Amino acid sequence: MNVMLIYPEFPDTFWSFKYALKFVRKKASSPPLGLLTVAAMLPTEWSKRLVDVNVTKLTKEDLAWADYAFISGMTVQRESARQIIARCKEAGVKVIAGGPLFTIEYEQFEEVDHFVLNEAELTLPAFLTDLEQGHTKRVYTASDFADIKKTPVPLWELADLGRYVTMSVQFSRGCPYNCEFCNVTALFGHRPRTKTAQQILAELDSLYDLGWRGGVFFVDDNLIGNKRCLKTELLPALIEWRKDKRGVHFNTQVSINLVDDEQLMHMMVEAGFGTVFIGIETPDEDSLAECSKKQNMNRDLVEDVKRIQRVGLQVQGGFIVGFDHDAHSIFQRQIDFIQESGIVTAMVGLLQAPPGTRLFERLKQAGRLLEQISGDNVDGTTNIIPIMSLDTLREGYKNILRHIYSPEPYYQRVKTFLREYKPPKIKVSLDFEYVLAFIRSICRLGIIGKERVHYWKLFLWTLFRRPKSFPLAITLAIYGYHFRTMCELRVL
Ligand code: B12
Repeated sequence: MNVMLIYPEFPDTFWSFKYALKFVRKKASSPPLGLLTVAAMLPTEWSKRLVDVNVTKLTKEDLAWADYAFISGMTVQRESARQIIARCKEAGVKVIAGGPLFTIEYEQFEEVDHFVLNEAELTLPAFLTDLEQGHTKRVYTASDFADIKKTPVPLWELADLGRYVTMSVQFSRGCPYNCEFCNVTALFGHRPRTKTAQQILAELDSLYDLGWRGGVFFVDDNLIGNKRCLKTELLPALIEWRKDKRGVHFNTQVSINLVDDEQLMHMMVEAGFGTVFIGIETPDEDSLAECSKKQNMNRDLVEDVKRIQRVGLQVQGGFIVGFDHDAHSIFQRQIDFIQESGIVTAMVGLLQAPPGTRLFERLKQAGRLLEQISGDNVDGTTNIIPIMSLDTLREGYKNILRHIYSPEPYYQRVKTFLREYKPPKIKVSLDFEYVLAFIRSICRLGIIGKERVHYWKLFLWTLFRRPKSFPLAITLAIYGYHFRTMCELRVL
């Protein structure tokens, strides 16, 4: 049996990092972990190949070789997924689809032969058994959640690692919180389910053995969802593992209450974590209450961010406008918050209601839903009818993006961040590609770019005042170029 695992193309989005990837000559941020995990669950005697359309083309020869195409994807990849499915059908290849896009809206894909939905740990074995016995169903679903202690090591060897900026691993699934707009609990449940530390070390060993010496993203919905397990099992194991390793460092997603546990923050830094993404959402207490973001309430959020930065963790933040309680002042308040906190990578989105969320149900009841969502919460579109007029919301939103990514405030924010930040000690192997990226940044941002004055000011300031953070400052300058270009072309 010849199986082609296919990952559809992403449009340019905030997280595609398309315009930054060019500096390091990479094609995509990370390989499709879901498909590589599924690959490891398929019979060993099957031949498997991966085509991630973000890094390589899907050719006629690929399709001629394949008996089955296993396709994954997020909502944002809908259009590319449709095209790929059509090509597979034309070539007579049977299509099996799974992952978030199909789990949420499989009815919309008539051409797909079999849907193996939800977590593959639960649904794939039944499909494989039926296939062997020659009586497959069209749809396989599960209503409970998988024990990921049994999830195998993903087959990274199928991916061309050199084309990606970072690798990813997953320690836990699920989140203990209940934010109204988030579909994580619908997809993965409330109780964080964890792998064992040994499983993660086996995954990291496998990546290290394949020669990987760069960043690894822990894609957990909330890494600190089960603090006890993290502090007593995973982090001590990672601290030990990294002692004789070079170049590997981590980033992840957490909730703001990380700041309440000083010991945990220090352990994370010691274990090699450098960046955490946090859903800040809004500085408005009423809006936080509205969306049940209790963990963010009654806090000095700016000070919390700074405390995390001081320990040695860069904070990336998610922000939302369009809550029912948002007044017209919210746009300026968001700008002020982002600037003061020094959150350089600030993902600001319009509130959207993904199917499966409590928000979706509430707005459906109230007759406040529009057409289906694009799947990209940073493209200036929404499927909700807001309380303030849609035009006011869109204009205010664009104004935030225009401001926070225009060169002066953006570079100012980098400095605000670096003033607080304590850079951790990482054993880095000097990568020639990164030296080239540095030279390209000088040409693209320091000579041609409209940000050149700010680029050189930051360059000199960091060199003399924060020399240890110099590589980070250049990386952030390159990110800024991506955010600005992406917003100008896609949103503004
Ligand atoms: C890592 C990640 C990313 C990475 C993507 C890296 C990559 N190449 O895939 C980055 C940071 C780039 C990213 C970006 C975005 N992401 Co994202 N991301 C995630 C995250 C945190 C983990 C995904 C992952 O690797 N999981 C681990 C693997 C093992 O799980 P899995 O992929 O779900 O696969 C399992 C099953 O789904 C199933 N399965 C998956 N595929 C297939 C295929 C077949 C054939 C079968 C049988 C089974 C199967 O089996 C697997 C094992 O159980 C998820 C949240 C989550 N918990 O999944 C959000 C998530 C997937 N992202 C989401 C979104 C919205 C985005 C963005 C649009 C955000 C934005 N505004 O920019 C962007 C768009 C992508 C882009 N590049 O522009 C949403 C998707 C919702 C949806 N319905 O599509 C999620 C669910 C988060 C959320 N709460 O909303 N993301």
